[in-house]
Amino acid sequence: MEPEKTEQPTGAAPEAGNKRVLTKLHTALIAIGAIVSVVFIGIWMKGSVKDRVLIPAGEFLMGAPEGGGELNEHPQHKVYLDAYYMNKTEVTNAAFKKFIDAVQYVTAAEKRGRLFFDGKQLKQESSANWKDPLGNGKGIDNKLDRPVVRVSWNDADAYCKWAGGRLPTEAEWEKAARGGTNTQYSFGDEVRELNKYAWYSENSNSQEHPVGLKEPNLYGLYDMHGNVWEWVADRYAEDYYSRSPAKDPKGPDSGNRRVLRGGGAGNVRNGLRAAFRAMSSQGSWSISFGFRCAFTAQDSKSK
Ligand SMILES: [Ca+2]
Repeated sequence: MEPEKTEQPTGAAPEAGNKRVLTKLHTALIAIGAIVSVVFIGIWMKGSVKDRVLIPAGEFLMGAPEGGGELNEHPQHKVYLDAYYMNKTEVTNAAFKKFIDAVQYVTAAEKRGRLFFDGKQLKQESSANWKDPLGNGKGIDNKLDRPVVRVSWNDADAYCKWAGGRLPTEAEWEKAARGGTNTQYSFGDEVRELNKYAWYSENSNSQEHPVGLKEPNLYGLYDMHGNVWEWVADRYAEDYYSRSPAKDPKGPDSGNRRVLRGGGAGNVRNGLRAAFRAMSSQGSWSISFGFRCAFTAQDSKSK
């Protein structure tokens, strides 16, 4: 039996050779493409995480110690949290504008507007809202580096989801605000130090200031005390700490009120404590309500 011929017919060899060259070229291009993609994604990731810091997994003491703080800050209890990322600063007007422009989102304050009677009929006009916080028509052109205000919990929640994250839980917020400490403020208990770390009633003229001007805490987070109140994910219950789980608590299951943390530019020092808890209905907004976002550690992507 003759061995099977393996030679290619004359004339076909160059074509096969060309195919081999093309295949090699193709493979090389795919490899180059992959390398370029990896480098690009690396640069993109590096750039995209500049706005946040990693809060390591572990336990912290949540709430106020016996004899201190307000009723709703008791009992003080240990909480374990997985690692997560936290925005270094409150979300600014500039950042919020990108979101609005990208998805044409309309905030609660813009939707509701103000009803008034002009002498003949009932009319509606826009009240103060995020893009005109004082309601005087002056806008935010000279306030792009200040925290966005007059946003509801729903508005803040929508922004964080768009940015690839979420609002921090109340426990995540407090752990981040404590910066590894158990004192009233991230820098200790000495109230005179507040001026170095926070915009509040004593130094702000009751106005929010550009983010990141004061000293950061030990995690590298700015304005956790003061400047604007920050919405967190949890619903509010005064007695929640007496029944909250020890690992990754997420707040009560029902209710319309959401927690606000950290105190604002108009608040006195008590409201700025790391353990202090405030609340408002989730559809409400105010000149002193803002927020920052958290990101789950394993998928920390952002726009
Ligand atoms: Ca704040």
